[in-house]
Amino acid sequence: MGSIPVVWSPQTRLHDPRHEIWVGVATEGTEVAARVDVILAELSKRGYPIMEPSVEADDVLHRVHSSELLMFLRDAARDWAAGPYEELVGQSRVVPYLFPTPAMTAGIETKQAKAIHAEAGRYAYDTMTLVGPGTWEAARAAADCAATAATLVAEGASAAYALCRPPGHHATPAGFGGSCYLNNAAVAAETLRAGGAAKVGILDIDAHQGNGTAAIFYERSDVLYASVHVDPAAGWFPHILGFADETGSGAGIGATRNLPLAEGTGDEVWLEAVAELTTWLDSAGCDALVVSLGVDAAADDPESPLLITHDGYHEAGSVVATLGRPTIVVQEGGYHLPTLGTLVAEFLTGLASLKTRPPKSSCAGN
Ligand code: SP5
Ligand code: ZN
Repeated sequence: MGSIPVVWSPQTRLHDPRHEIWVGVATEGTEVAARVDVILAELSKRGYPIMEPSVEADDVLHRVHSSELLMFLRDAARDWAAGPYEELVGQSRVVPYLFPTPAMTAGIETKQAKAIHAEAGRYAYDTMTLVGPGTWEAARAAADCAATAATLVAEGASAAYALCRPPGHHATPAGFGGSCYLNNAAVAAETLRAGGAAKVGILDIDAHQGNGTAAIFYERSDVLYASVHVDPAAGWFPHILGFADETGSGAGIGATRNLPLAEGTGDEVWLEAVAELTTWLDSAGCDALVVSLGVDAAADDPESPLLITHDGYHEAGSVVATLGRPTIVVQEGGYHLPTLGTLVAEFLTGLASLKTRPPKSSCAGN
């Protein structure tokens, strides 16, 4: 195939969380706008065709997320700015203060909180993922990038890359966290389903398990979720999810797979896991694929203890190409700015050998 089209939006730069609140301390943000700039610079240098989104994700976002979450994210920055937070304590970003977990509510029905610092905890599930002016616009633009890339593929392209930022795979049906607000991979998968793919496979190779994507499709058999990631049992995000025994429920029993890896895992074992999940998605009959491409499993990334090399990412792209299915690559994590661009480019170069073969369902002949 020719060069894989890249979809990005300058609007994704509008999100500037400034800080992450980690163990009560404001630490410097890791999910910064410069991530998009370095990836874009590397891909333009290599001559990839680059375009802005032409498809709006509004409708599909309502299939992925609750309308309460969408409305909260849309209005939160404005509502926060109308409150006293900036003046009182100098906080310009939405930070949750109270979390309505069963530990507090004990099964008693709760009311909406008047104060947004209390209400925010109904949607935010961590303190790391701040909302500010521009967050909604950027997250919406990222979702549009995913919808556009999926539409290119639904209309016949073998592959497309959505340079999404902020990332999405930790965003759940009704909540946000892990630097994610709207689930771009889920938007891509739903767009493929609407475009005629009967069964879609999501392969998540970000260093962290995509608990949001897993949750969105946990009870469905038409979208399979497969993830390889650093073992949450070793103390890594998302901590309480992403274990091997989470395999789906209801109609989705057996349609989710999690392969947790030990800290310090390198290319060989990681690539075996990527190959195993790819084979599984193939044998399950997926006619199209979404790859949640986090490059934070790289050895030099500050956010994970996995030790994947540039060659490893290249090889992972080749493994996905062997599936021969139309593929949308969605950007997730990856935080080491000096190598972010080349890691993404290596995966896409590996994927470039992709030759699509007809879906199994059309083999019967008509
Ligand atoms: C999309 C994605 O890769 N999200 C990553 C979510 C995990 N972030 C966990 C960050 C843990 C705190 N890191 C140390 C903070 C010191 N600055
Ligand atoms: Zn990650």
